[in-house]
Amino acid sequence: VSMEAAMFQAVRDGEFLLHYQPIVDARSRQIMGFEALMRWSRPGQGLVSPAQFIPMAESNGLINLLGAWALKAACVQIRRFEEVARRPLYVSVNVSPRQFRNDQFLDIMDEAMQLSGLSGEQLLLEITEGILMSDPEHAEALLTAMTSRNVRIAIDDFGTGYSSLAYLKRFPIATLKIDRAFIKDLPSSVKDVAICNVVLSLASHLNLNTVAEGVENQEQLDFLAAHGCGLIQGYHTGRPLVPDEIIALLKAEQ
Ligand code: G
Ligand code: G
Ligand code: MN
Ligand code: NA
Repeated sequence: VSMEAAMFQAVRDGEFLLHYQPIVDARSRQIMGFEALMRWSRPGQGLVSPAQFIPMAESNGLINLLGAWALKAACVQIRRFEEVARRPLYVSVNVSPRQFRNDQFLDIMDEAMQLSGLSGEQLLLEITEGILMSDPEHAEALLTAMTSRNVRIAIDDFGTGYSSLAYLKRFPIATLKIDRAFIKDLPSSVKDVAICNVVLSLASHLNLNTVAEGVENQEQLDFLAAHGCGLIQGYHTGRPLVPDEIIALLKAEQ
């Protein structure tokens, strides 16, 4: 069977799952939330990376079904994590262009929050820059509806898209996620130091939260904390893990 046919069967057979990667405070290192990351556990083939199946799901439309499942599952899972941690946590969920354009997206989001009891502030939706500029009127209406529910929006892979800074003025954005391409060679790369400083300064002046992605060592973490980056995500502070592993982590905190 083709990969596409296998994907449709996989949805039916429940082969998709979510891993959760800790997002920690840059100074205290406390876990503040998690990014939900989809995985396909394909029998006999192990885990298939989303880099392989998300583009296919985006082109055949299956992303709407998969994305709705992921959003609901992530909201429900975070409530379980909170019971263990005994403090509020947030979840960051990726939303693809096709999901963002889907008329039913708001209803799905509302359903996820009702089903889980998660409050709006605890949900962060990650979108890429291009989504906003391809249909700004639609984006504005949708983001306004999300903001009225206190749901926040993050720009994923910030700095790698083709769009301008104009959308930061126009739309209610809460968080910039600095792409790991700019983090990788910190602090030795003069260019990356300059880019990160400018993004962190921009975010600070616009009152936006910042998450550095792909932080893999202490030197990167030290640089980012010293330069005002609020949150850290990367292998150095926590790999994407299955829910049982996250629960063990949170229990060890107590
Ligand atoms: O976990 P990994 O780095 O392999 O993920 C690769 C990419 O797949 C991520 O950059 C992310 O944008 C995308 N991705 C992961 N999970 C989801 C998901 O649940 N929905 C969507 N739309 N994209 C996802
Ligand atoms: O596109 P998005 O930013 O959502 O992708 C996040 C992806 O980055 C996840 O698939 C995750 O597996 C990957 N990732 C998370 N932390 C690190 C890291 O420290 N280094 C690298 N190379 N990849 C990471
Ligand atoms: Mn992301
Ligand atoms: Na990213």
